Amino acid sequence: MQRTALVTGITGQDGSYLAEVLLEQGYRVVGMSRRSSTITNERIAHLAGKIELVQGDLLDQASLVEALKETRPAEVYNLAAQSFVPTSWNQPVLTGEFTALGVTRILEAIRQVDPTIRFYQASSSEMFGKVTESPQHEGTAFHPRSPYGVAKVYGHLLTVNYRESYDLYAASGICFNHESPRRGLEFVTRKVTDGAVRVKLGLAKDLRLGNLDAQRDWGFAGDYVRAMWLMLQQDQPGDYVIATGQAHSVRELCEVAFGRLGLDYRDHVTVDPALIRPAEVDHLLGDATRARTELGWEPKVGFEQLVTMMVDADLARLGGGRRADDPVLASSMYSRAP
Ligand code: NAP
Ligand code: F7E
Repeated sequence: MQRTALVTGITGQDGSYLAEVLLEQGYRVVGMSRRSSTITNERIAHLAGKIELVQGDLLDQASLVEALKETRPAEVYNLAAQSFVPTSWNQPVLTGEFTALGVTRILEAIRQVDPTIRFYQASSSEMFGKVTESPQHEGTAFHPRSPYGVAKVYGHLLTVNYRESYDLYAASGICFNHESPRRGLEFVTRKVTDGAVRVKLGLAKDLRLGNLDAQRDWGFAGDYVRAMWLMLQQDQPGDYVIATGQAHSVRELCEVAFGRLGLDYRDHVTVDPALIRPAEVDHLLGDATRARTELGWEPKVGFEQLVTMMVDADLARLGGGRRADDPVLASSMYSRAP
């Protein structure tokens, strides 16, 4: 019988890639999205007719119960959250409502409607924050540095607690940063690839960034969603770090992205103190040994390949379908940057 998967946050970066993996696996895929006055389906437009959508909001318990009753999933992937760290300082209460209490609401809905549903929680490396050891693994202590990180610790521990209290199949992916051409423009990778392309095409003069020394373990979102699915196919539920095991600085990210376009980032990137965070996470590096050995999961896309893919996609979007290795780019028509 065809299995149904319900994905919250289907309109986000991960939701769109996960839907593709689930369709490949033969699932009926239902995405939960909240009502808004403007359409936010850009990332899943290519899946129209292949997936179904149901309305629901993590702030509204009744809508979650209704979505489960209506769609009867075997698996629920909880990807919805307020996921941008800086916003969590401006809207700490709302971040807690979505990102922390939203997990309680959906787990309670599962208990009420069908406790056999398998549940995936999108936990985050931001829970490690001010790290106590490196690399970080499933047993590393949490020391979150933002209201977002704190909210994710709550969601993570609640998932563990519901597994232990009610014997639910509840698993958690402690995912390190993962990126793609579908990443939101405010996150640093996409801000840099989009910004570098704008400079190259003469659409912007410079790019303002915050802390260039911060280091992250950046992977490709398409690889990470495979791990999410694998986590719900095991005999027993568990928690898994998903990471590449390689860290790079924001400065290196700029070097690769601008370099792809034949530019030197030092000529175009300026540091804006307003973009420095109240409390920074300086360095994250993940140890995904457990995922490798138990799930058989490996990342396929490395850092340079990822950044190159993102630059090329932004160039195709903003530059009329060109690639960075297109010789026309070197011509004066596309070289209006100072
Ligand atoms: P994203 O692109 O920001 O997508 C977030 C999704 O959540 C969007 O579909 C958004 O819908 C939805 N959402 C927000 N508030 C909601 C609410 N109240 N009710 C229902 N839906 C709501 O995030 P992502 O990068 O795909 O990440 C997916 C999940 O993984 C998030 O939980 C994030 O915190 C977590 N995570 C991400 C990373 C990463 O590097 N990407 C790493 C670790 C963990 P709208 O379109 O309506 O805004
Ligand atoms: O920042 C530095 C910034 O916003 C990365 C979310 O998906 O991954 C993401 O959270 C680093 C930070 O991601 C700018 O200070 C410098 O050190 O791309 P980011 P994040 O905060 O690591 C985790 C795992 C999640 O769970 C989150 O949901 O880059 N940085 N200059 C900057 N960051 C931004 N956004 N913008 C800058 O101008």
